[in-house]
Amino acid sequence: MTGGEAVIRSLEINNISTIFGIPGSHNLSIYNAISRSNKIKHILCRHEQGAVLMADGYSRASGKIAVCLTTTGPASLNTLSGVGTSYTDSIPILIISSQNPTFLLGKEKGLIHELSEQVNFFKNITTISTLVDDFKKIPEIIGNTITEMLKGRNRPGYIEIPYNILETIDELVINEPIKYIGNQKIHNSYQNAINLINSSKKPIILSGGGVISSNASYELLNLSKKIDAPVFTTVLGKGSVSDHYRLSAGSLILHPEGKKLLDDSDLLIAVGTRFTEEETESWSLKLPEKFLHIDIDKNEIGKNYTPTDYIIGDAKIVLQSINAKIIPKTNINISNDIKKMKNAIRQHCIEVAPSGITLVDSIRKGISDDSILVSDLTLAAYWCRRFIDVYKPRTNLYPWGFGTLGYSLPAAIGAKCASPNKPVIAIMGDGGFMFNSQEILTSIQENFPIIILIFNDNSYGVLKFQQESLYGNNIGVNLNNPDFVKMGESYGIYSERVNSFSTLEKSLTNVINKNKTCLIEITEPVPWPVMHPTPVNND
Ligand SMILES: Cc1ncc(C[n+]2csc(CCOP(=O)(O)OP(=O)(O)O)c2C)c(N)n1
Ligand SMILES: [Mg+2]
Repeated sequence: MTGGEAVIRSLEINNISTIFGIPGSHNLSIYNAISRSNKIKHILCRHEQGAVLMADGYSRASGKIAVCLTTTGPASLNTLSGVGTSYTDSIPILIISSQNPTFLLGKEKGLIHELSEQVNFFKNITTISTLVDDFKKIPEIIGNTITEMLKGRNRPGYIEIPYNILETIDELVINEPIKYIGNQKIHNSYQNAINLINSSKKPIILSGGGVISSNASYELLNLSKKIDAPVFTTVLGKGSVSDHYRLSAGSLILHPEGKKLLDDSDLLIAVGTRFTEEETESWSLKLPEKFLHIDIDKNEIGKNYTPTDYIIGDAKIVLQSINAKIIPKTNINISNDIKKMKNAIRQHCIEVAPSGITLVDSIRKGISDDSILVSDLTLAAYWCRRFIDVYKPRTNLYPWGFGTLGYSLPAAIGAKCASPNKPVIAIMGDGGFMFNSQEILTSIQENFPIIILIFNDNSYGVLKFQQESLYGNNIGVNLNNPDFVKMGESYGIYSERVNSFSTLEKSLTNVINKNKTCLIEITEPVPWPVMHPTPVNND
């Protein structure tokens, strides 16, 4: 077999079914092998950043690994901001890139796409990055990379294969999938943690992205029910409990009313979250007297807040174990307290920025419970990330840690590829749309219909606001835009303009029913969100 066939066969036996990529002269051997695979589907993208963000969206929506395939040099480096996005939010994607021939590496002879030490660019944003140095090692390196990506905290992996190795033809037997046995172990004793929960009177839960990665929603819900504890979610944890659940407190922990609920509790149980800058208002959020931290990554314990106790392990396994041991407790008033908190927050928003609430309500009512919302860095998404109700895990995708502008359109295509039966709605601004608008063609050509919502304020609005509030003027933020409706029509997709949030609901339901890629431009200005992004001139 060829090196390219070895790659595809190794991916097949490890149950990889989807590759997002773009061909180049160095990786054609892999493409040739894909053309003969009946297990692997290739999605042709229009830019490598689009390809890698599609892999990210696919993985967030499905929990499965997707591959991004690129050629040497510029193509490989085009993926970097996407890989950083997956790394920061703990998403397992695999990047496979070609490289110049082994015997010419590092010589700077003037080869096309020449890039010495290409693999090093990926080392800080993957859990494992490997330059393949031998044809025979291809299956082992692919298997090991996948094992490392799934071991503990999920993270991306990178494999780089020189052209001469991909073109090699030799005997190779590939029949062993990876020996991945899952994250079964709890790494420390947890009796003290049980005592902590049992002795608390008013515990409260903070559920993060780790609960979703670990598919631990059921166990988290059981914990909450057993001890009558409200559940706040982080932005990455949104959907880990349904917002229909009576004890769901939403992603509202940073609102003064949310903080009151937190202040009123005597124990915070945080699961699969690491207390980032934006989840804690630059670590000024005050935690209750006692704090139990449950996380799979031991390096996150004590990094930002010192816990009273901790458990290191996969959320599902840890929650199953502690649920079996804790003593049930009841707090009959708590569901009322949560209702009061939610009403007070809603009232506050209606007073300071009513149209923000109309916007969130319109989107929520216009889509079904199982629809997947994919957000970009735009004011409308800032409203949704705190206020919109989410009912199922893996239906709210947000590039939270890295804040990668241009994320939502390609990630939505990846999500649709993973979940073809769910409506997928991408929320973006005019600025973010123009970062990756070319991927509309991927959506049409590969038949992954998505709904594109463009909030058009003809500017990098969030930065314009920040500049004006910090310096009293603005520079470099006003955008000359095309006519987005005509642009959509030129791609051959249904496109319309909506001038008011109140009619967005109807338009959304209408376009979702078409089951085709559609574009809606919204021109009503989005107000500055309540619980706004923090990092403006903070020390
Ligand atoms: C890759 C990348 N480049 C730049 C930024 C900085 N940035 C954050 S939000 C933003 C403006 C987004 O504008 P738009 O998409 O129109 O949304 P709006 O703020 O107007 O709602 C920019 C430039 C970023 N987050 N990521
Ligand atoms: Mg804008």
